[in-house]
Amino acid sequence: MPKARDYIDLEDRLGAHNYRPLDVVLTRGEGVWVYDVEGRRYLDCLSSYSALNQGHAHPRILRALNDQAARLTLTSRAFRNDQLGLFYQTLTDATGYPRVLPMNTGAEAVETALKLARKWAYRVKGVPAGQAQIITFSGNFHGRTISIVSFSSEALYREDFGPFTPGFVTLPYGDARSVEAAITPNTAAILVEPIQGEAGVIVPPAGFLTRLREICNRNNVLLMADEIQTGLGRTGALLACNHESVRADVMILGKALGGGVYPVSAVLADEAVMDLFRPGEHGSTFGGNPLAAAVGREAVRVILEEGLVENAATLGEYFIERLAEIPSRHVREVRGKGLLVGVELHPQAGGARRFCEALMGEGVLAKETHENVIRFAPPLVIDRPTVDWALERIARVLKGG
Ligand code: IF1
Repeated sequence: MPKARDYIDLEDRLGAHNYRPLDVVLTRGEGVWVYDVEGRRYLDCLSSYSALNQGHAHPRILRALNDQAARLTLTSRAFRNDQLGLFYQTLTDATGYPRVLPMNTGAEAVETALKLARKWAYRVKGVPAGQAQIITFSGNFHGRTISIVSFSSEALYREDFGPFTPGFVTLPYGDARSVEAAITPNTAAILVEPIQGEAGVIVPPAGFLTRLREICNRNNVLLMADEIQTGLGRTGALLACNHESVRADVMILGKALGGGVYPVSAVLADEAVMDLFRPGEHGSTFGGNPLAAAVGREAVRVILEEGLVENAATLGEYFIERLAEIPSRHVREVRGKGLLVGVELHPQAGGARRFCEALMGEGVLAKETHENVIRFAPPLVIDRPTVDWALERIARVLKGG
């Protein structure tokens, strides 16, 4: 029977080295727990970057996956199928957005939103062809395509990938005043993460989204929220925009929309925006396939029917409070919302990576983001005793080292 090291060596020998994973070789997952090839159990505190809000191997989602897989997986959008409309209905009922465009990965959904915003600018706002500007924010993460990294502020994501796509203005995150000043008659949209995940779980000043909404209203600009990571209950509301009762014109979902078993993403909008797309102007081979639709529908229903939003709110508040109480000379700040939590360490702590490795030794899997932040984002099905189990081990690591 191969050992962990055999799997690691095989991956490293044959695979591209575009990641630096922790050397844990997982073989099974169930709920909040994952198991490595040597039988050790870990609490998954990353949830594949919030793609596993419903937990690993959720029985209802597996049943939807397996039943549909045995019936019909792909039709392409050249034909219709009996799952897509039902998926649309569940998603529109849950979110209040009347139109859905289904894609697969988050980046594809973001690219879809960018195209939609540009088309709206030319066809509705009257921006001269090719002149549309989209405002984004430093520290953003919206995916890895060349157009998306064109407006990344992270050299690691951009270096050697030029030439870049023009038409983006990048401003300081959280600074509504700079947005006001940057608006021009050619501004089509603002693209914002309600909380920046990759940047280190950066929560903007209270009222930031409200200010952006007001600026968009006054200047006839689309507000586009990338909730691929913050959406579907992660922050203790179904959509993170709901914390400020802000309704974006374009809502971008992904990750947990696939229930942890299949790539499903979607762009939601009102008719006036979404109906700008005409047949043949946009699409994807797998977008809206019956398997994705069946899984996506059950993924949303599980979140709504199993109280995962409320659980994330309650246990997230508890988790953050208790983390902040841990006496550790290494911790600079604990921040987050719901079960999207970041623990920022002082630079003198020697980097978050070594703490993640120590946490792994304690049976807690978390991942560093940038140099000094440990991100904790367990599945939203976690219960209080398991949060306490995690806190005990996190405290041991943060107090030591
Ligand atoms: C990787 C980061 C997180 C996202 C938001 C769009 C996308 C993502 C807010 C694109 C994806 C993933 C990508 C994954 C690691 C992870 C990540 F570290 F890269 F930045 F979560 F913070 N919008 N985030 O968070 O969705 O195309 O990946 O389906 O690329 O390493 P995708």
